[in-house]
Amino acid sequence: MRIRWSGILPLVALTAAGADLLRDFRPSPVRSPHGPASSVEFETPLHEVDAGSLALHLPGAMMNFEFGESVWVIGYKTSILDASGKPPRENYLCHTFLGDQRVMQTGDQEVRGLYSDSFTRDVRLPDGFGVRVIAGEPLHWMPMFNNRADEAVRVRMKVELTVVRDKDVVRPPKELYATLRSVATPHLYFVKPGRDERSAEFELPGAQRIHFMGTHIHPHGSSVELFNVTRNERVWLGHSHTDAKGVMTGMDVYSSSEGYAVKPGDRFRVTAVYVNPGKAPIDAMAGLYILYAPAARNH
Ligand SMILES: [Cu+2]
Repeated sequence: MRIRWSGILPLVALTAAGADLLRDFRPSPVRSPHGPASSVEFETPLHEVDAGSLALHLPGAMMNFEFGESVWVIGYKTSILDASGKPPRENYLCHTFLGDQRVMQTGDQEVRGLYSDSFTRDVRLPDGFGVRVIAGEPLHWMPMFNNRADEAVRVRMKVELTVVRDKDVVRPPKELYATLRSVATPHLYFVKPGRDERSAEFELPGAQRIHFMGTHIHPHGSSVELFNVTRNERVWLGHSHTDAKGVMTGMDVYSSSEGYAVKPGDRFRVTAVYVNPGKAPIDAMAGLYILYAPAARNH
């Protein structure tokens, strides 16, 4: 077994499917120009999330693992399940990261990895691109939970990775790197009743073209924008989706094989808008998970 668990919580045994998860490739219905896709799943034990927890990362919920063979990751989907195995009605998922390192709350970090959050649960990279994972390379997986309810809850997460195994590659994808850019540090903040707009500026020194952007947002987030300050142009504006009752159900993503060209020295601004319809402050996080093709490097 190649999975190493870390942490202090007592962990129940992995399921049989989880124990050999990163070698348990199954054919995926996803069609990729890079070759036949496979799906690999893993699942956590049930974790107790205390009432009122926000952006909670339980040390015992983090996992370290590796693939037994080199792959290109092209999709990443997370679901959250209650003790009976059903998706809970409340929204307990804050966000998750999977990658070659732990994602920090500071800006300039370049990661080979993917993310998901409550409103972007299923990330699919545009054709032509993948996140590279080499056989035996350590991967870190971090789930974060929210529990806005008055009672503790027991939930588990299930992850489905869509990969193209090296042995199946017919045309190699181009490698993408990622960075997380938030409007606030630390990422968690609170929004008073009414409209709230915050932004932060940054550069993307390692990037040549942006090919995918997903947001990290909490309920009542209404938009996230990326603006190129140097060129005075909007790169992308993503809006939230709501159901007939006005409950937030998802967020736009930016996904483009052609991509957005980044010039050396370009400065960007990420701006998030929340509209708090209630009378009490609400929790908020807002940022962009940006996947880009890297600029040419000397090493
Ligand atoms: Cu969050």
